Amino acid sequence: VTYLLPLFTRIDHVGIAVRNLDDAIGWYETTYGLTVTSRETNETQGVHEAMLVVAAPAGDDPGGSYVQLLEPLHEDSPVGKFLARNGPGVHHIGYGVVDVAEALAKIGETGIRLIDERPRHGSMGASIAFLHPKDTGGVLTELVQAAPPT
Ligand code: MC0
Repeated sequence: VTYLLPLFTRIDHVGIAVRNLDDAIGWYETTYGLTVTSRETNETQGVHEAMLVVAAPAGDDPGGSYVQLLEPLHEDSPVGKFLARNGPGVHHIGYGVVDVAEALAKIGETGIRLIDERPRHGSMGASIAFLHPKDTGGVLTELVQAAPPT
């Protein structure tokens, strides 16, 4: 048996597919009182996204805990296809890791398919990589190494 733990340090974010980013931000602000800490367009991932703070970074872990709202840039993108099939809702879970390359290597050894063999650029300067939902019980799973504080 290969034990993966301890691999995850926290839930970094829950990614939620939305049709309209501004409307969704308004709903989260008004309903839950969350505030936006970053807004970005990620062309490679095909999204406009916003990060809303649930818990700020604490201690020596540079990462916090967020809700990530995702509006697709076009229909033929991961979030565009997901919305067409399922409508708005939870799209993925992002777990915090200390070292994304090391975590990918360990998970890869278990045979779980890696969507990203190497880390890519994510929100707020993070280094990220996705695992295939077909090998993780139907949950699109993201590994997130938060950017070091500047
Ligand atoms: C698709 N499937 C999912 C899913 N998306 N299952 C669970 N959760 C999801 N989010 C399932 C479909 O239902 C389908 O199942 C099968 O996977 C193939 O779906 P597809 O629509 O044909 O799509 P593919 O195969 O072209 O792509 C699926 C895949 C893709 C997960 C590989 O979406 C992907 O590469 N995702 C990773 C990148 C991403 O999601 N980027 C957007 C967030 P059946 O049973 O019908 O075969 S970017 C982000 O979040 C960044 C900015 C950040 O955090 O910083």
